[in-house]
Amino acid sequence: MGRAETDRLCARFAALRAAGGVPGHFEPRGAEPGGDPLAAWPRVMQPHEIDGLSRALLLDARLREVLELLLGEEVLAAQSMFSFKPPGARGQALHQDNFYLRVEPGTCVAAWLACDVIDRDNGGLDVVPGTHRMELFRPEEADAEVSFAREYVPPPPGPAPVPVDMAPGDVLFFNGSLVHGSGPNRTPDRFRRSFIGHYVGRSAERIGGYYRTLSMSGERVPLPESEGAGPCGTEFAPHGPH
Ligand SMILES: O=C(O)CCC(=O)C(=O)O
Repeated sequence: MGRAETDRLCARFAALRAAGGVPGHFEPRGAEPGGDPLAAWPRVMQPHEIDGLSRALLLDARLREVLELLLGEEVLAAQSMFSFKPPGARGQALHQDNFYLRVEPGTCVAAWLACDVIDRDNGGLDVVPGTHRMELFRPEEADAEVSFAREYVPPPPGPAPVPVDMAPGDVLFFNGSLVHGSGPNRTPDRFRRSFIGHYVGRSAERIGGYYRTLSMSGERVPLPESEGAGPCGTEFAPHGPH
């Protein structure tokens, strides 16, 4: 994806936030000195339902081509998210996406688009090699000082987590078993923005009721509901001023 496209996407999310948010998708609060940066810059859930550019990106033909190769069949789009991750924001502890989407049988696939330089300083992205072949683990409670989400999957015995550095426009594809996550953005001035799409193969039989699956041409294709699902990452309450 080109830099002009990621710039346009970032400008769109800046405008959505400046307009005050949309209930059910994101509700930014005024920034407080020492307050939780994520309260002022919350992630945007399912932006494709409120914004045409996000919808076009979620259903983008370039993503579709790779996703169909990876899944070996037609795909359905299940979710979009945009994360601002401003300086000082907490990350999301190691987790597995299919713990939340509960695609059955099989799993989901993420297309994780970097909108900024994503590196170790600004709370990049870590993945645990080999876990994409594993089942779902039962998460433990995450450390609320460093993770905005409650679930934490300790890396299983084997290779340690590895950071994935990305440039704006890079897209990382991974399945719903891959253990991945991120630490806080420790830079004073660099956002770490990302747009994430989640997809399932057309042969999936069930998915969590939160996920309103669409064909890649944009028609609603409802799937029966699986149990135990929810939005990606159960959020702790925002941090108060320190
Ligand atoms: O932003 C992050 O650190 C992780 C986000 C993510 O991968 C997810 O929502 O599944």
